[in-house]
Amino acid sequence: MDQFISDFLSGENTPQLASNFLPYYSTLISKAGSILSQETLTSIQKALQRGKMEDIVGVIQKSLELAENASLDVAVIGESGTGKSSFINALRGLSPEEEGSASVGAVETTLKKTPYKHPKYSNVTFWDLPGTGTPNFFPETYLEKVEFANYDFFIIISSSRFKLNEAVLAQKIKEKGKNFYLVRSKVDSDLYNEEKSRPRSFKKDRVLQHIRDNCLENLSDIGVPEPRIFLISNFDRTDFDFPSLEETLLKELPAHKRHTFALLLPGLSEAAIELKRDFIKEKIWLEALKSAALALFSFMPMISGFDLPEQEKCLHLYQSYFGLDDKSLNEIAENLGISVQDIKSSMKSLNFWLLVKDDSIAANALKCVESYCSKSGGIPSTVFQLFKTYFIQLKFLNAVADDAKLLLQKTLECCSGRE
Ligand SMILES: Nc1nc2c(ncn2[C@@H]2O[C@H](COP(=O)(O)OP(=O)(O)OP(=O)(O)O)[C@@H](O)[C@H]2O)c(=O)[nH]1
Ligand SMILES: [Mg+2]
Repeated sequence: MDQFISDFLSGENTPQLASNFLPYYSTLISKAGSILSQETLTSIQKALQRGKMEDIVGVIQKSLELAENASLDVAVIGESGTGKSSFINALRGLSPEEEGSASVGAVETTLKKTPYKHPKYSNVTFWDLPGTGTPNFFPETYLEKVEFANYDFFIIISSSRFKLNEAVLAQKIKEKGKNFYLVRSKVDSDLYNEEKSRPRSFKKDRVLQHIRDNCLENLSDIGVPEPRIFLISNFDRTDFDFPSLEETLLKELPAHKRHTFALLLPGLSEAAIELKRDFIKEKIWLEALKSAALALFSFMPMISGFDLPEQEKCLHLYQSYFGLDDKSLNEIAENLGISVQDIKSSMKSLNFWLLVKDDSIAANALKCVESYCSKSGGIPSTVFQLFKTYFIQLKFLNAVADDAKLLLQKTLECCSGRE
């Protein structure tokens, strides 16, 4: 049961509710931050203080629209052959052999800036920018030429030492008020080579630490202030610093863009699944608070009531967010060499009717209504519908996220069985 929304609906002690808002909200958000800016949260708190329902509805509505429609443009820069196109493919969840992937090769393939849209989220574009190592690269004019203002952040990739050109570029990006992230690619290959050349003394962690120290020393030598470095392999988005790079990007994006980026995270680790679950949960809660304010503001039987086709759409949307849509399941089945029916049979989130009929949903909604009615009487059916929608969306989300975790385990087991 959601105590805050219940208290809000009962209209008791508004100043107390307003002062509880921020501490309560901080328990709802992911460890990578909220989808609302501090400014928006303060506006909601102020509207709660004044008891202005229209304002609460307006602020939440506007910020959710902003979060849902936020575009994201990521610039990827580096010398030829460092793995820019491969990095873009990894972020888009595509292998180089798939249709629409950025072309990858041992010869110089990226000569002009090329946009790659995310296959699922069309408001996300990765930009493969021309190499920094070519004779035509002039750090003084580069950023203007590539229209730097259009990008949310810059990834600068190197597969060996970073060069002076890249340091100058990083400095210039900072001066323009944008963030850059230094990525050292191909560490899988360094490890492989090291193990081949020193099989007896080889220690993975030591080699990685050595690469990290070397990069940091090299970056401070060429004048990058307080350098941070992420060691990655484009062949494995779950290993090395790839997950921490994703989490850092998520944290450092403006709040309203986090929702868009969180949806991109593939369910390749339990941590990524949890992060995505938290972001969507935050959104469900905000929708519920908005509906509650709307119900109080207009005293009308709740907006659209409990609309089953809408709820079914919502379940499909969550399935797609977590890679449990038909297309993704077929691909996974093919990769694992098992039938899609086999995969589906162990999942609980695919059966819409079973989920909606779950007794706990109505029971939880009823509990909220009872607590609300004991304080205020009034519009119980509206409140019941509101909580029912809230609990069913949480039910969908949790069922889908739990299935995504099960599928991840299954995939990992299958892969380790093959090794
Ligand atoms: N081992 C290993 N190889 C990689 C990695 N990333 C890319 N490669 C390989 O490096 C080569 C160049 O990769 P690309 O992604 O085409 O590099 P690029 O920076 O886009 O190159 P240009 O388009 O020429 O500027 C390809 O053979 C890739 O398969 C990585 O993380 N590990
Ligand atoms: Mg390329």
